[in-house]
Amino acid sequence: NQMGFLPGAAKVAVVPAAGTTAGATAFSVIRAGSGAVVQQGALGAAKASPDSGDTVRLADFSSLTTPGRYQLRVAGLPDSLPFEIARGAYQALNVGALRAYYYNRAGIALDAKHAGAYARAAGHPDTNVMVHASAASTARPAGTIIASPKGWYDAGDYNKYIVNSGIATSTLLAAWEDFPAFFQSQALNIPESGNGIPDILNETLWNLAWMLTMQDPNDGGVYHKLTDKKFDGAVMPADARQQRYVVQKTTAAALDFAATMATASRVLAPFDKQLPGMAARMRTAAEQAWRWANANPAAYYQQPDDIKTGEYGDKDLRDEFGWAAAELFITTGDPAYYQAMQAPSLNATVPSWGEVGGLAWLSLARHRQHLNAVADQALIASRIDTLAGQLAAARQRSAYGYAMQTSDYVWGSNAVVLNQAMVLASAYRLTGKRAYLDVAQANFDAIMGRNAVDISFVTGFGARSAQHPHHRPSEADGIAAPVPGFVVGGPQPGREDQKNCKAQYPSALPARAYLDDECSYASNEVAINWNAPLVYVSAALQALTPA
Ligand code: G3I
Ligand code: 9MR
Repeated sequence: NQMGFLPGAAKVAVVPAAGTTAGATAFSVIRAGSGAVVQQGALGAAKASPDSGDTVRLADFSSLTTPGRYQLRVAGLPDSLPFEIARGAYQALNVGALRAYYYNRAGIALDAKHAGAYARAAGHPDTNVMVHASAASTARPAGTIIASPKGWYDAGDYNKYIVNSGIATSTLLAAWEDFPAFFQSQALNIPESGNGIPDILNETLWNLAWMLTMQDPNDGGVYHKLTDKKFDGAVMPADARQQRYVVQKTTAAALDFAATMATASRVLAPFDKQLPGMAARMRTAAEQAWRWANANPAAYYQQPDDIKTGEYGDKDLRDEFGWAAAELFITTGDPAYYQAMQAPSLNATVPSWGEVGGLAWLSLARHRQHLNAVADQALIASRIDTLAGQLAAARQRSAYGYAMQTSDYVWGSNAVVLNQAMVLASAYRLTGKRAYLDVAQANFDAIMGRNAVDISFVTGFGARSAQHPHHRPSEADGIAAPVPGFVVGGPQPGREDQKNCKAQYPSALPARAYLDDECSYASNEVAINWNAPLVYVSAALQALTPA
């Protein structure tokens, strides 16, 4: 892990088994600079990793807790990159991961005071957005102009999608709900800083304000996305000037919107002085969207012929219904929402934009002490513990020592790694089982350098980090270094973008199919839903790791 470790954390490095002289079986930790040996240990057994095609051994130096700057030494191999053991090891990273959202804001100029070298003109005011034929209604026929400003750009592209905004925004709100003390004092240096609202909420409000505009006040339905007809080229936001459209009202958008607004409503209730009426407005918006979804339970996203941008399509909405119901239940206390959740048949899985059932269970667990008595407390605890137990068991089989399995290497695999870590950290909070925290740490390590391609997947963080993300501002701004704080998608064998790339992927193996090139939207794009668990997990490790 190029970002190092907290003193009390599990500390493990992965050592290639080939290349070590006469099969070295020992390691030492040396002080960076002086080379003085501070610890020696035995390497774990050599284990083959089918995902990366190599054989590795683990070096466990968890018992080294003294803050300092170190390197790992194994005979026959170059010394590792230097790393630190420090009390605030992940604090700057957490700030950076949140500031990435500020850099991806639509509809605002980034000034030098807050954006430094990455200052840029405003793009996409979205005050002149057209209702697409697919979204036409009596009150708002096709061609109607609406205003739908603010929000974050979804990713490396400049469009705004409700489904993905829902999970991204909710995950940031979950981070706040779980670790308020950690975030309370954090300063992000964004325009709203110092206004009496914690900055994580200030940043999240930029997107919530946009999401509210995506609800049609005439019927409570929510547009699926706000988009160009086709993706912009690699230009700065201010130079991307295509007509924008709101496209189709969908059940998934209404439900993800309802879940997010219900959550935001309870989070913002204590800030009614700064945001008069906001919490109540969000609660009403959530309930209206919920009613629309129940009246229109099968309005699946169907990409119109003239629209070519991201789809976020999903035809199994049992989990979306469950998640929205759960958040409405927590916020309102109304047992009818608990019944609507259909708890016995709602599965807990690692969250992703298309599979949100786990978010329902995580929220219920987080609020377990304050739920209406109708909630099945034993079921809540067992759903989380069972899922975390499965992830911890997967770690035992993994040569690299983390929860990832072959099937987890999908588009956005790094977010799978991080969402697994989020589940594990939450399960540790719930059960106190130390193994869960250690596997969360291992997965986080995987993002920050403990991986087959020996790279930190977060721009601007770590000694050897991703340099060329598929991110239009990073490509077009004329600055060599990418906009910092973004986790890139990560390795996955699909390589759907190879036709778009001159450079070849170095490998087709799941854990090595990663291309650090601007062309690679299938392995090297950034996205708001991928950064959110990075925010959660880096805060969780800081807040939960025993000293
Ligand atoms: O649903 C199938 C599943 O049944 C099958 O087993 C599996 C096998 O690979 O594929 C699943 O579909 C995948 C789908 O995501 C759902 O997970 C597709 O293969 C995969 O290509 C698809 O990737 C999505 C990608 O857009 C392409 O649509 C990513 O999850 C999603 O994060 C990404 O999102 C894009 C937006 O569209 C546009 N903005 C950028 C953003 C990030 O790249
Ligand atoms: O830039 C787009 C990226 O945000 C999407 O995730 C990706 C898949 O939908 O598509 C990218 O756009 C590419 C398009 O699909 C094909 N032509 C090249 C575009 C990027 O350079």
